[in-house]
Amino acid sequence: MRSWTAPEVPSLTDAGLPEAAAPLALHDTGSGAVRPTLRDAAPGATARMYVCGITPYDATHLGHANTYLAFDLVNRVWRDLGHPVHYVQNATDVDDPLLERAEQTGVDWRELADREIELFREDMAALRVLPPDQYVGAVEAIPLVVEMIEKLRAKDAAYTVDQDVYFPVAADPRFGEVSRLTREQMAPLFAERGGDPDRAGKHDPLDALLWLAKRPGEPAWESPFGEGRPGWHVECAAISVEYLGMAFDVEGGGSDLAFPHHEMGASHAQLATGEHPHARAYVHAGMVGLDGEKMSKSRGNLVFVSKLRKAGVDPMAIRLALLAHHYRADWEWTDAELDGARARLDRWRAAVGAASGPDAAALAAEVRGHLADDLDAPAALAAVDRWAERALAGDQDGDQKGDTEAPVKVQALVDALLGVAL
Ligand code: 5CA
Ligand code: ZN
Repeated sequence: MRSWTAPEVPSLTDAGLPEAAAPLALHDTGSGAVRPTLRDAAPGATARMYVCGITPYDATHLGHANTYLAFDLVNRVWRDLGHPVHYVQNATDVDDPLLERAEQTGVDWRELADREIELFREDMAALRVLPPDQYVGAVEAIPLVVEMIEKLRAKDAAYTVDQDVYFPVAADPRFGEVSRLTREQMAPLFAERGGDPDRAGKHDPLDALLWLAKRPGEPAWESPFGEGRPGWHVECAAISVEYLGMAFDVEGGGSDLAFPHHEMGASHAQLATGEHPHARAYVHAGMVGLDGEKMSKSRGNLVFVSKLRKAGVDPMAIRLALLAHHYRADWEWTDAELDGARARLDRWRAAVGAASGPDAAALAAEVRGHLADDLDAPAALAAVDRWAERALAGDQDGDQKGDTEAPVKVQALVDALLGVAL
């Protein structure tokens, strides 16, 4: 599918700032530790990232935006370190919740998906999120899914219940490595997040659906194992392995994807290819809530990026409001978040318009250091705040001792690393 328009990213060395030095470390759910992200950290080595995309209905709420911004920072930090980034994202453009919404609202499921994906693209472009190199829909990936299921079948890592194809978790001795959950912890999450633990005929309640045989009135595609449509986890496993290969650097998403989605995807990919690991790090963003609950389509407690934009909110203020929270934190959206972000944006804009400011290279080192340390965006924002305060104070004092080139350099820094155009 078409991706979205890429924002310009200024080169910081061209802007007169020193090269970045601190390699990016991120929290990996699979090891429970903050670890360096790239096996090959030499500048010029390509970084590879897969981030789970939206299921295209009720897009783009602030929870979605928060998750994509977290991985946008990963992308920007790697690029700043001189790594080309190969970035792949999917869109789950056929799945139960999408079909259910289409049915409820009397809209064709394809139309619903197209419309919501287009809205998502516009929102991502407005937020200056760097686009993926490949943006792949589940429907267009069906041949890849079929190929992966065929590989699993050849390895006895698939069985059928009626006409539906399942993945036996018992086939994977490493099952559980991604989320590090006990079976007791897995059971309720599996049921809550699209699983079918009570389906009669399954070998294990946790076994995951690979292929759902055609149901009356639902879309279906031909396959060697009958007409049907893909399960959810195998979609991301197949797309990521096709475009990035195995052992890519980061698989990302919100924390609600650690189990079962990323756990099952890793099992599918590892069994199908015979290689390990699927991803070198599984990185998860926190959940944004509203009124005491996770913001989610099924609960309907959503604040949309597009609605805020229509109401005249500057997308850069939305971006700053989200970046004010650490990406792994769970937090609640309130209107006060936006007020604070608007005030900060105004201060930063005034400061980069000042005649001079404190040393930009020192600020760059500080911002890069905070981001390299598991994306500490709140600390990076606070460092820019302090610089802005001093630049503005210098202006008021008529102090011309500051560096007159600093404001332009800081503008480039904030643009390249935080994605905020001042
Ligand atoms: N299509 C699948 C992934 S393959 C999916 O989970 N789609 S989604 O539309 O439900 O979510 C898209 C991304 O936004 C996922 O990474 C999910 O973890 C994240 N997300 C959903 N709700 C929130 C929330 N309230 N806060 C933060 N991130 C969220
Ligand atoms: Zn996914």
